[in-house]
Amino acid sequence: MALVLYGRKDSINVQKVLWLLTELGTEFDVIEKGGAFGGLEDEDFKAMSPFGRVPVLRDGDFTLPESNAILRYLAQTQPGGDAFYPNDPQTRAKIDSWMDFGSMSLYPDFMKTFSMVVRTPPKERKMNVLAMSTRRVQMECLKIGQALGDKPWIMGESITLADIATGVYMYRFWSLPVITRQRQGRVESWTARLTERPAYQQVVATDYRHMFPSAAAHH
Ligand SMILES: N[C@@H](CCC(=O)N[C@@H](CS)C(=O)NCC(=O)O)C(=O)O
Repeated sequence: MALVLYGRKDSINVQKVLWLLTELGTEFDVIEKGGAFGGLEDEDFKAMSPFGRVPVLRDGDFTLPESNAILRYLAQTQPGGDAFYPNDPQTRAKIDSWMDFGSMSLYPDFMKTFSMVVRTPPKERKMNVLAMSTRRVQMECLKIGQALGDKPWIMGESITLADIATGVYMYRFWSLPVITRQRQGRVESWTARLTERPAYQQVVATDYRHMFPSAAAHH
C-alpha cells in the first residue's frame, strides 16, 4: 500500500518530506491539509497526530507526525534511504544534531523573516525585527558554511538528512524579496548544488508568490 503524506505542498516542513520521498523515488499519495485546506481540527486528523500540525505520514496503520521523525523513519524503511542516514551510531548522531539545529535554530529565525515578508502587509512590517531575524539566519548560515568547508555536503561526500533538514530553507531564504543579505560563497554554492537536484526543483524550489498578502487580496 502506498504511503500517504498529509500536508499542504507549500509548507516548508511538508516540503522536507516531499523532497526525501522524491529523492528516493518512493510511491506516495498526498492529501493536502493545513492552511487554506484546513482539516487540522478534524477528529481523524487529531487521531493521527497529537500535535495538530503538518506533515503527518501514514504507512498502513502506522501514523507519524514531525518532519524530522518522518525523515528518519523513511530513511530507515525505504529502499535507498540508508545513504541519507547511514547505519552507524556516530554518523547518525551527527546528522541528528544538524536536524535539531535546522528545526530549533534555523527554522524559528527563518520563519520570523519569512512571515514578516510574505505574510505581513508592507505597512505592518517591523523592519527592525525583520533585520534582526534576517541577521540571525545569516549567522546560522555561516555555521553551515564553516561546517561545509570545501566539502560538497554537510557530512562530506554525499548528501544526507543533514542537508535536507537545513537545505530546505535555502531556496526561500536566498530568493526572498525585501530583505538584504550578505553574500556567503560556501552556502550559496551549496544552495546551487541543492537546486541542481531534480527533487529539489520539483518540490522545494517552487513558486510561493501566492502566499504574499498582496496575492491574497486578489483572490
Ligand atoms: N516541528 C514540526 C513543525 C510543524 C509545523 O509547524 N507545521 C506548520 C506548517 S510549516 C503547520 O502545520 N501550520 C498550520 C497550518 O499549516 O495550518 C515539524 O517539523 O513537523
